[in-house]
Amino acid sequence: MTVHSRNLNIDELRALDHAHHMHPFTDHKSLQAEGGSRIITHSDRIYLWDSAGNKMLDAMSGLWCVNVGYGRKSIAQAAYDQMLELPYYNTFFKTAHVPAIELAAKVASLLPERFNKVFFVGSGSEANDTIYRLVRHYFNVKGMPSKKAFIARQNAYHGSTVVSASLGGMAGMHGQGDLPLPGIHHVMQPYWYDLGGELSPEEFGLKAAQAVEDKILELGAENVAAFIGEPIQGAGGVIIPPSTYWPEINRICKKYGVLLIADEVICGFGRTGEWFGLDTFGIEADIVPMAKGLSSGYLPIGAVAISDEIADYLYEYGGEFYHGYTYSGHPAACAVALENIRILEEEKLVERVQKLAPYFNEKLKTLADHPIVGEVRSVGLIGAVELTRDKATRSRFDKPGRVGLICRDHCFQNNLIMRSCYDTMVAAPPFVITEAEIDEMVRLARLAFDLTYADVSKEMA
Ligand code: PXG
Repeated sequence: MTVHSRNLNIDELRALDHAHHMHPFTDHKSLQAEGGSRIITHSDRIYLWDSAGNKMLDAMSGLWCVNVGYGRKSIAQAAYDQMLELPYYNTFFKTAHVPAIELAAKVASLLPERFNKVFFVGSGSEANDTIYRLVRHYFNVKGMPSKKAFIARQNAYHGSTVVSASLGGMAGMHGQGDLPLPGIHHVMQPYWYDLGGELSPEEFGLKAAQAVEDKILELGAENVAAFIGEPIQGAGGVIIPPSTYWPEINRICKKYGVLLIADEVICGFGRTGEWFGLDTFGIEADIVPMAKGLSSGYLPIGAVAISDEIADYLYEYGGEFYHGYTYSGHPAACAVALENIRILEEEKLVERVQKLAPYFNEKLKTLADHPIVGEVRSVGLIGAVELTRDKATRSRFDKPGRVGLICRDHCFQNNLIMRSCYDTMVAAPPFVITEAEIDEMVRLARLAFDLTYADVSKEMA
């Protein structure tokens, strides 16, 4: 088969893919048994095309990142122009360049006032590794060297490097290679649907926050450096914490002098209907890692914003921080991020997310009557549908993740890209999606749920 526009031989490409290309998070043996990769060839707005000519509605914005949608010529132009002018220079050794300076100032201007310093990295994982090193350095400089432990949450996702996978709470990732690192501790996640039992969501939010306080007391506050959490857990299954959770976390972190890190890699840059999840949930964070939506995925870039309290201290007493990446503040990536933010502002896309949010929620909620749907929830343009074998008890199908994958495959076969996080189906479409396209997304999702139900109805309670 050939893609005419580029004259590619797809069968040959698929064979080369298997022969040479090792994919992230992929079981290559089963991928090969299923016939190899689906090859994505081109894109426009919220749609992707594969090599067979299928047009797919991408309800995941790539990997939660293409917030301004595909096909933005002005972003490509910004990269092109920057590459001609200055394709690369570093920001080590007392040098800087225009796009990095402008982007740092821009990002600081979008965050709450206490954030004025921005450190650039290449990804969300690097952002979290940077934070781990920076926080440990900070407490050493402050003369509090015992303050080294990090508290994170089960089922969190903070990246794939050694530190960020350790901060994450994915059991499968920890199992490969003896993670987490010592000194990184995990507590209960604020996942009412799975863990709330008979408690109301508000009661359960307090219980989940209490788990953080208990861990601080167990370790001793003098040994705890920081707590890290995603405002909404993305890869864990779009877990929207009960309203009581974040205010209580704010209180606990302040009380014990524990730094609060809000991982905005998915929530940042408008996903929740505000610029940051911080704004949506009132999180009083000290440090903010971000990536994905910073450039809408057009080029890889991440950043860490540091509060004045920490940054001023380190600038005054910290000396040189021996940390940085060749591509920290890459000029083309910064130019792309600046253009991405310009688009978000000019087209008022964050306001658009806020305006679309009730419609998105209402339409997703129409799926709640489906026999295998246990709960539907969303904030802004990020939402989840829980698959269940028994609505009344919220119980799961056997073998976690199995039915989610069946459902995801039905979505794919019907040209809808949704992700399954175990048995939670999630959606986070580009902000340019229209109401009619939300209708279409939900129509295709219902079709996939019907087909999944046909496959598993015998297992229902
Ligand atoms: N923090 C959060 C909250 C994330 O969601 C990272 C950090 C790491 O970012 P990088 O840029 O290093 O990947 C992420 C990434 C999925 C999926 O399947 C989610 C992510 C990455 C890959 C797949 O849901 N999130």
